[in-house]
Amino acid sequence: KGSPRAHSYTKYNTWSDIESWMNSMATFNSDMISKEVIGNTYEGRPMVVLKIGKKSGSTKPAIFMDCGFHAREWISHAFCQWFVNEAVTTYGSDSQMTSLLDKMDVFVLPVFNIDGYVFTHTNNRMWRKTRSRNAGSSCLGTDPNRNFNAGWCTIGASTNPCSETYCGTAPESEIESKNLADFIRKNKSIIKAYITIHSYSQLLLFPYSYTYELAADHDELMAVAKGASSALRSLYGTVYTSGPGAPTIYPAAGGSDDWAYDLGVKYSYTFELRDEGQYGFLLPESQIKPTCEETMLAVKYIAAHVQKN
Ligand code: ING
Ligand code: ZN
Repeated sequence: KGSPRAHSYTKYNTWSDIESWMNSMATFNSDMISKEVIGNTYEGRPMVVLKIGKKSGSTKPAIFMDCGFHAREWISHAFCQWFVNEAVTTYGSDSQMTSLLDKMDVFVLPVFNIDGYVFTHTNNRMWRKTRSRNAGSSCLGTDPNRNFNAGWCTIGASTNPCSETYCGTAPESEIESKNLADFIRKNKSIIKAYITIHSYSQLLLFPYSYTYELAADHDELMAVAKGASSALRSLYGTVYTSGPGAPTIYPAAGGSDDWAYDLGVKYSYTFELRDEGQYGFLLPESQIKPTCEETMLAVKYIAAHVQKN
């Protein structure tokens, strides 16, 4: 009954194309992928999570990964699509992927901030935040990565709705943050790792960003980050720096990785993909393939560690 929809993994796709692609992927890989809507965005678009894994009689531990927190970071959205395709096309041939998806499920949220992503296609390519109205201000949007309940709005965030790092009126004031946090809380007992994909700067960050204090699991998180970064570098020589958010990039409260970690998800990582600033958010489409290929090695390294722990 029909055939899978053609989809380009080496282009920056629109939300409409990504939405159709998710439906097609779930339909034509029903043995491996199931689809769940975790809620709607401010403007009413469905936040879709794809659950990828070999179906099993018992509950499997899981990894959660999201892309597209920030609207303009288009390489992030491209990576989630690449990951889902790699998972279904290399399961059964790649031993690491096969073992991962036999033993664990991977929840992928390909676009978190859908309203913002649509806006970067229609109005302003450099938009970052959500698109919600702010009372008493003509400026729109909240920074979703300042909107989680982790030292909320204490450092590296703004109370000004016109700021790019506006923290919102309260933790999870954004419906997108609340939908994601609710899903992770609901699946807290099975989610062993949280991975969130941003760009740019070539960094592999882990808690904390809201404080300079070291995480209880700092040494292990650092060792895994360094292993993942060298796996990434082995392909094209792309150099990543690993470390806690605050000293490595800048202090910033309310991030999703810090929130997930404090909830009990030990392996909590933020990727800042290519490049180092030459193109920045406007990374050429010619770099989608190499960026996704090298990033796969890092994500699979982390997943392999999570799987054996
Ligand atoms: N960088 C992240 C940001 O939200 C970050 C850095 C990571 C902050 C983790 C807080 C927690 O500013 C980008 N490029 O968005
Ligand atoms: Zn970002």
